[in-house]
Amino acid sequence: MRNTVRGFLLLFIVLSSAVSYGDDLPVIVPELALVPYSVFQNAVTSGQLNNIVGGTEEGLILDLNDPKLSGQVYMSQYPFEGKETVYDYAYYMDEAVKLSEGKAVLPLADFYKSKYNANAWVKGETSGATPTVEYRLRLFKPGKLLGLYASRVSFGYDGHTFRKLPTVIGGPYVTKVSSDDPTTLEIVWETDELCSGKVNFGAKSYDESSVSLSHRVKISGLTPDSVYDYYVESASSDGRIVRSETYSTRTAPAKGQGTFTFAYASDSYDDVGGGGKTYMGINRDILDQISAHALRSEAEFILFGGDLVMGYSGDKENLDFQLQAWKQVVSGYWRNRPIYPTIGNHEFVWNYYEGDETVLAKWPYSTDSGEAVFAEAFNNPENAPVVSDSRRPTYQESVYSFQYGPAMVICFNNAYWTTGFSDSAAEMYGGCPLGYIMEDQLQWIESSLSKAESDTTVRYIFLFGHTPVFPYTKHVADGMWYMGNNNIRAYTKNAETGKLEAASQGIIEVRNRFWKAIAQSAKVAAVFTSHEHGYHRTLISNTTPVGVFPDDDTDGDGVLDKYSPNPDFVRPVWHIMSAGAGSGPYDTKGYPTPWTPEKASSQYGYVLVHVENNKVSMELIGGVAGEVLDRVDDLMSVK
Ligand SMILES: [Ca+2]
Ligand SMILES: [Ca+2]
Ligand SMILES: [Fe+2]
Repeated sequence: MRNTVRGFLLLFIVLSSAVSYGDDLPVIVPELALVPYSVFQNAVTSGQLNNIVGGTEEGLILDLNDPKLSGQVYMSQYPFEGKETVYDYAYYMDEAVKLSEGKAVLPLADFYKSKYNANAWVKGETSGATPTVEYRLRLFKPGKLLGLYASRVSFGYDGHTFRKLPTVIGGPYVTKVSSDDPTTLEIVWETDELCSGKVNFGAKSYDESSVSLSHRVKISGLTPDSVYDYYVESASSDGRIVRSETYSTRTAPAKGQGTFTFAYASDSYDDVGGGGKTYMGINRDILDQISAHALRSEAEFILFGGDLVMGYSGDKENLDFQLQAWKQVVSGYWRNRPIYPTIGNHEFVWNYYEGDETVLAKWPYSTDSGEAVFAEAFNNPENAPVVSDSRRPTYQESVYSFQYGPAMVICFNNAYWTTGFSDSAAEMYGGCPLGYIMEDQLQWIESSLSKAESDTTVRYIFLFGHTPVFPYTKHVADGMWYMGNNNIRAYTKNAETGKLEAASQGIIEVRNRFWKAIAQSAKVAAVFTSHEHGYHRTLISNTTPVGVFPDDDTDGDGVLDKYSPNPDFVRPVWHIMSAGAGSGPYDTKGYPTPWTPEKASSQYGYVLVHVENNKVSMELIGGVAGEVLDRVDDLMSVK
């Protein structure tokens, strides 16, 4: 009898917690024609770019499989003298070779002439890192510059003929370094051929259990706050082996321990333009410069607040390839220290409809959404809240938290399940306007903050996400503000009625609840956001005019008519918007907001944060020379 009751109870719990919607969508499908359109479409796929079809006495034959493509090929040993510097980079030879009808021979024999052999490669080399080159292509179709593309290839040479070896085309990257478990971390990398994987880490080696293109190996039994050397190896089924350079990384300190520096940057997307920056949807020059400078500044990790790549893509492969390129640009940093990115509005795979610029997140969400592509591309902490409606995209890896020493980092996603910039599309078809945080995530943020508040090992809390909570320049009409329009909210199709249902709270109410939770904490040092290309630093307190709802909506139309200070914002907190990783400058004037920053700048750059024993200092590093353009001696002194 008791067992039967228990059985019924169990059945009830299972049924009530896992609502099955089949393949129902949480949106109404528009009766509009789909247009296959991407803002930035790569001229080649990853498969084409890495298509080495054979070897000669001169080098390796690259075939992009598109006879309309022409251009130049630039070559560098890779990494250039990697034993001497920590930050890997390419240093291209001055001669270019021609690419025509989509084909080129990558000239490798030149590297065995004394003039070019900086890496001291020898014929038939069998030990150490496998000889590898980076090739950079400047591609054209008749009359049109398509931009720069680059990849890497490893090879063997017997003194007569070059032959391709499996190649580490992504990584290795150091991931999941945190005080949550400072005795473990994960090394991930990508190969162009199906390979086994092995990491030699410190004195131990760790084998991967299966053969794949995407490798992930958990390293365990480590000592916190310690430096280790490592390298990776991959072997193809026919026994050809590639071995990486040796890198040096560091485990996180124990919870509550240590002082350290970290970097915050965001917005590195770019379009085809000119010069060195026209690189696969990315401003390669500036992003490379920032990640190199962060390593030199001994930042233990980089937080990256979204808009990594141009994205806005009609298909997931195109977005994924841009994200691969992004990882490649920052790999000089990431081989040594971890990067924690989140999603921006540009990491978006869309259904683009003809006529009225309606866009909706592409389904099926579990495979084709920007959220799914992002979670696949990165190896972020996996402690996201479970999405309350299983029909919607995942929060996994774009919403997470981790502790590093005395600091708790909370990553939120306010570019989730968006309808591009169109809030009316959300109202018409369903979706989440850019900037809006839905109830399930909001509750997770509130509970993460209150847990960190009562955790004695946490002294400082940092939050980061994409769109500004308090925009100041171009995005005053979105962000978490919409010029004070609380009518903006998410809409979800009811599975039974087929009708759209509005979220109960509008964006101003959501913003106020979000910031109230932040302002109640005595530990929040800063909230970092992105999206407005440049920098502004604003102190938000219970005297800042921000708008209270519904009191400040005097005529009841849902839009604020005045901007009172919010008495719930009990402790002052810095809102630091820094989005200077190369997406092109915005100006800093001419946008009326109730709040005024202490400092604003259009320079490109990033933020360095120094977590010290009794304070948290911050610098804005900007411009070509990496000058200190803004500084706060202690972000906590305002509490
Ligand atoms: Ca992942
Ligand atoms: Ca009003
Ligand atoms: Fe953005």
